[in-house]
This record gives sequence, C-alpha cells and structure tokens, in this order.
Amino acid sequence: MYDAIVISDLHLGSDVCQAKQLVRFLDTIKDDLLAARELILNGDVFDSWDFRRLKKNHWKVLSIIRSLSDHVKIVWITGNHDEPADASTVAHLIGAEIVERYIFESGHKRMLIFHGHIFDNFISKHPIVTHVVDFFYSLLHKIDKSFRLSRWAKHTSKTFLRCSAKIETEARKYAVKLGCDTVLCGHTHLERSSTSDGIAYYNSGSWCEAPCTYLTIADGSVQVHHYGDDPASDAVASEMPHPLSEGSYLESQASYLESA
Ligand SMILES: [Mn+2]
Repeated sequence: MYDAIVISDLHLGSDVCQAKQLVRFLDTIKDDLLAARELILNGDVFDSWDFRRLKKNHWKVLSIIRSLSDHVKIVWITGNHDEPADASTVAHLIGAEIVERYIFESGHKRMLIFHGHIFDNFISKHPIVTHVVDFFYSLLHKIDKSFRLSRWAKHTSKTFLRCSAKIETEARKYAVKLGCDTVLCGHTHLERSSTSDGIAYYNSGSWCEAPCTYLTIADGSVQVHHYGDDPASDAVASEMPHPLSEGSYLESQASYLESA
C-alpha cells in the first residue's frame, strides 16, 4: 500500500490526452492492484473548460475518480489550465479536495507538492507565444503517433529546458522556505528525479504522450514510473534508458545556455 500516487497534466478535453491508458491505470487503483491511501492530481486535470471537448474516456476518468473517492483521499492541486472557480465545482462532484499547494508527510519526510507554473516566467511573459507553442506541440502529436517528434522537441528546445531547470531550482527554494525536504511538481510534462543541495525534486511528467508517468510515495521515498500498455508490465522509469537520466543534465544545459 502506497502512501500516495501522484499524477499530473492529464489535460482532459485535449486531443493529446491519453485517456484510454488513464482509464486503465485508474482501474488498477480502483481494483486495489495498485493500492494507495491518497491520489494526488498535481494540476492541469483539464485542458479547457469547454466540456463539449470531453470524449467518452475523458468522462470515464472523472467517473472512476469519483468512485475512488469513496475509499481513497483525492487531492486536486490547481494548475495553470485549471480555472479555480470551475475546478472547485468539478472537484466537489468528483469528491476531490482542491488546494493550491499540498504538504504531505510520509515516513520522516515533509513533501511540498504543487504544480510549478508559478515559476514559469515564460507563460506569463509570452502568453501568445505559449499558445502558438501549444498548437505546434498538439500538431506534432497528431502527425506522429509514436510521440518521438514531440519528445525530441521537448528535449532539444533550449527555451523549454531553461524553463524546466528554472522551475526545478525555484521549487527547491520554495521547499526550503516551507520547511520541506522533498518537492514534487508537474507542468513541464518531463518526468524527473534529482537531488541537489539536500532537496529531492521530482516531476510527475504527463498523461499526454507515451510513456505516461506517475509517482509513488511510500515511507518517505518517491519513485518515478512509466505506465506501459499492459499494467502488469509497467516498469520503474529508472530502469529504462532516458535522455535525462543524468542528475544534473538540466542544470548543465541551463548553465551552458546562460554562458552561450
Ligand atoms: Mn501546467
């Protein structure tokens, strides 16, 4: 039994949302194959508040969360796509508690969990560019079902990497300020696990492209997982080769970019 499972960036209502996989994943929690006391939705549960865009499996996700809430505590931390007023209504319907940030204690660790967009100065400075980037990102998803293009774009975009590195650095400072030793974010859609200055940082990635990712918390330790097509074959991410497996990859990219 995990203390908690954390997922983020579901983007329900968008074409890139991997709702079918999400339904299967949530069913494994419901069936107690993957048991947890809490399910934490770390932001961007919805992509937009136009409910006409929700497909059958998107509604199914909400319905499973609703039935999970009978025996699992559901915490929904708002992201930049989650309009607080609309989110609180939906949260009530699906049995979730809605917060801006969440402090979770597990083992002897105090963990700060928040979406991370408050440290993304790119979206606040360039709202229009962000929309254009979002558009091309969705387009890449549409033309390339293997997601290789969109993953490549993410891993090579200097602006994107700089932004992810900034969120990571600021999130650590924020954790220290709130007396936490571990910090969990979403928002960047890039799963991550790294420790620096005694503060562990994790990012839960997204449910917008395969492999979809989630974090588990048990006894003070956090693990990054990739969700496979077959729940039985879902693998621990650290066992898989990953371009960001080097602990300081983003920091070194960022400092290289600053000096360039
Ligand atoms: Mn976000």
